[in-house]
Amino acid sequence: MRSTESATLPASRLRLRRTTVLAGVMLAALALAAAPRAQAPQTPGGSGAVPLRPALIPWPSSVAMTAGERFAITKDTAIEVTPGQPDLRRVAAMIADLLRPALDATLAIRDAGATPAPGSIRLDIAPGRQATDEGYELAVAADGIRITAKTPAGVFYGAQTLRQLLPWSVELRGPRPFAVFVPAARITDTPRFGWRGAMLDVARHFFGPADLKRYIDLIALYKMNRLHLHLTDDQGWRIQIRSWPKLTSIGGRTQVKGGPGGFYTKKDYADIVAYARDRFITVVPEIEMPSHCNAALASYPQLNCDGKAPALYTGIDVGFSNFCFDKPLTYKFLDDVIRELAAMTPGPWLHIGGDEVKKMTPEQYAAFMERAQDIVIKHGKVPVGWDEMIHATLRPSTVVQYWRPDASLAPPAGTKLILSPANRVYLDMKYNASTVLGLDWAGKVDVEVPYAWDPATHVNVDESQILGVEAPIWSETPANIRDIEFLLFPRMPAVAEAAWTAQSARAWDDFRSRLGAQAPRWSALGINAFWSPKIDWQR
Ligand code: TNX
Repeated sequence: MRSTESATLPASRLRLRRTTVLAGVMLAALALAAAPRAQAPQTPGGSGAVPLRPALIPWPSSVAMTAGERFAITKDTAIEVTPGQPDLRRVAAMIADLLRPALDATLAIRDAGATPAPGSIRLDIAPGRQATDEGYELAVAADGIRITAKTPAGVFYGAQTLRQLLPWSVELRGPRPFAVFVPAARITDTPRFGWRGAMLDVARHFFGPADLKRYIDLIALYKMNRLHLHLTDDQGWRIQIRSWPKLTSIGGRTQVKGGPGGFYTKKDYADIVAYARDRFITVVPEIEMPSHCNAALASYPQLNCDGKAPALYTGIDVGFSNFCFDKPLTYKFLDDVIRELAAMTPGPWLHIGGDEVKKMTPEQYAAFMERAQDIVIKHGKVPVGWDEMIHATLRPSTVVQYWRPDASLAPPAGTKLILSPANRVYLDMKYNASTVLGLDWAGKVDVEVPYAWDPATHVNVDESQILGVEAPIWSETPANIRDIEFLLFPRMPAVAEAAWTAQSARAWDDFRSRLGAQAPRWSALGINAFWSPKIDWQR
């Protein structure tokens, strides 16, 4: 089946009621063969077209569309929320913000009564209804929209699904009033994995708070829920630490190719953490050690074994720097840094790197990483480390992030894992030979590569050990947020679906047609996407 085939239901058909239940890809494929496909571009006025197979990413657990029925959102539609839930009010305000340009009005938000008022968008917390914290139900009918979940996070994910059911033109900014029609649907959904992460390396190139907020907005569209910040590396130290101020005043001064660099003050960081939290994303900060630390060594001569500070570094080699592992001051330094970072990080995890160490024996490395884990635990956090760390004795809570394509060495039983295989989900790899941005040491990674794999098969462990999937962007080559967008789109939505959707409900041909339908949305959002030749883009 060609994914460009599309059809609009004629208006006369709208009077017919036909319910197409699409639960999973196999059923969906049958339905696609039997029914006219309706990924019709929707006109700002709302042509009345009803998408029978909505272009939802990640694909939900169960989708039933009711042809011929739709809800019209107008200026008078109210958003009702379960009383006493400030997080729900915030989700309601985001929905109102999204719809403001389309309606040229701000929808009223009010506490819900016992029964939904007809014609409203209702956001409900119903503790018993959903088995999982992040699951939700979304019902759209002629008389209203209802999102029900156990937690505000679930309602937020329901709202992201609702957003994708709206005509793409709602994404255009600037008032342009039109009626917003939403096709009738009944969707129930829950994620496969609880860890759906994106990592940004802010050390090689620095990305300021406004860029990070844009990044957060973009990953939230696809229900990602972890933002891993690689805050330190050879080229830069990007987080203010009061007890060691030169880390940023010297170590934050430059970046790859010698640009001005930069760093986050504690206030910037708190603001980013709060912005992420409002979108149900937990920040996971990383302090790299024992290698990848030239910026720290350049800031403080006393951290070096010979007491001499190296120059700041603006190249892209790895493995040449190392903390002086037999100096007591090194551990006092790490204790101070982790104490301060833990105090400003509400999430439970703190990443301590541990990769690409070339200047220690295996015994020295293991002893160092054991001490580092203990410092993190002492300050109340769960240590996370790159996969080399399985060569140290892992503390019971420690999480291992697999990044090397060769994952033949499994961690001890019970250890929790995050999967970031470079040859699958490193979004700093080039797409193909024609794309200039990116590295290619792990191969070319066009959009089918992060999609077409089963995360459960990457490492030989029980699936219950796998927390989920995370896509890193290392910033040796991307230098600004436009570059980051180019690396994220279209691959990040593919990673998001690999992390969210059950394996049995995923198929590349089906995904690529839903992905192709995202194009007008991304254009309306001003996203600098790579229009991969692997996809038939609806533009
Ligand atoms: C490997 S992944 C690294 C990074 C580089 C990246 C470039 C990992 C744990 N280490 O230092 O930036 O490759 O793709």
